[in-house]
Amino acid sequence: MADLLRLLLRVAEKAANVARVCRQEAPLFQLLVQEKTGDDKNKKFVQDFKTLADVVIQEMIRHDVGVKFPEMADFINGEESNKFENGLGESVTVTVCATEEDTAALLASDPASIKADTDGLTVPLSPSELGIWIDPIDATSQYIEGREEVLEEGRLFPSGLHCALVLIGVYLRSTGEPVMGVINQPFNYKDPASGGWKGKHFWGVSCGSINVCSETRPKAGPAGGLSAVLSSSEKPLVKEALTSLCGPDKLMFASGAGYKILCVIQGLADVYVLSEGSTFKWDSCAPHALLRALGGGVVDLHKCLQSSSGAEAELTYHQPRTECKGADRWANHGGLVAYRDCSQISRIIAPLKGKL
Ligand code: 2IP
Ligand code: CA
Ligand code: CA
Repeated sequence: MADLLRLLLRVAEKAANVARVCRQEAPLFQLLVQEKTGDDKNKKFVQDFKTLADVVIQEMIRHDVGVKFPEMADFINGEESNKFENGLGESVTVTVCATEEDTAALLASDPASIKADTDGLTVPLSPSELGIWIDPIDATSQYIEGREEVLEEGRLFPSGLHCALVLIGVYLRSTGEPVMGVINQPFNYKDPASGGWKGKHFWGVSCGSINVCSETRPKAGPAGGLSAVLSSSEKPLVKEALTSLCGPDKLMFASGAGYKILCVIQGLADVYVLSEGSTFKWDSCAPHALLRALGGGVVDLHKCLQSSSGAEAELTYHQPRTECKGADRWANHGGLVAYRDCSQISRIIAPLKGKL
């Protein structure tokens, strides 16, 4: 299934092109934003938005992967519904069609194959065993706000366009384990000469004894110090407990669930802790696969707080919470801890025990 990985890298790049193009015309872009309501809305936010880019990207990925791997077509899901209503109250249902005439030229275009060192990689999985979670754009609020940052290697930047990510995760239908992930960061670098944005991609495969990742495992820092990244809206109690553990300099805040897990992947933080059920399967599946490929993972925080061992607490991706409705069916209900080194989980959990 290395073919699937190469295809996902290409469709993620195509998605990044759509995300960049949709942002180019500011006045037009404002019109292409819809507020989410009812069961679709993330309860965490007073207002939750989606853009036409989200809807188009998700449908495009579903189409392109479904054509190459028909066995997967019914198991490709994502955050958005394909109905979109614009700022003027006009609505369209977006489906990406089979013929080029039916779709915009952009959607039909195929980016050249992505430079990624996947040669010689074999992945012993078949499409009929797999399902896909898509978050067409994670950190939509940052995507809509559009603030530009000049990134520096080795530093975490809390907010801005670079937090917006395309996330495509692949899991095993039988066990729910994440086995492959592709992350595309459409706004990684703005070329000062052309004013155009360049993206960056990250990928990982973790399946049995095969663990391969585009990122290398960062070298261990000085023993003792632990750094954590949180949502700025995290509970004060968690902020306080982790400030005592990490120290104020090593407690950081950033936007975007996907971006925070990417910070752990890149070694910009040791862990990402979230105490609430405000992320979903489509947020964590792709970056979770990269963390597993590096020897880490993502566990359910509340399960860890209950069982001392933390065993059986890894997040899985195949089962909805049937008692819930809408997006909540697929929430990572118990919060989470994303980590590279499992020996750090118990240290993070200790100061939170009995407090949540
Ligand atoms: C959001 C997005 C938010 C995150 C929230 C996710 O996904 O990643 O940034 O909140 O949990 O569900 P926070 O940044 O406070 O961690 P989306 O942007 O796709 O709705
Ligand atoms: Ca998301
Ligand atoms: Ca999203």
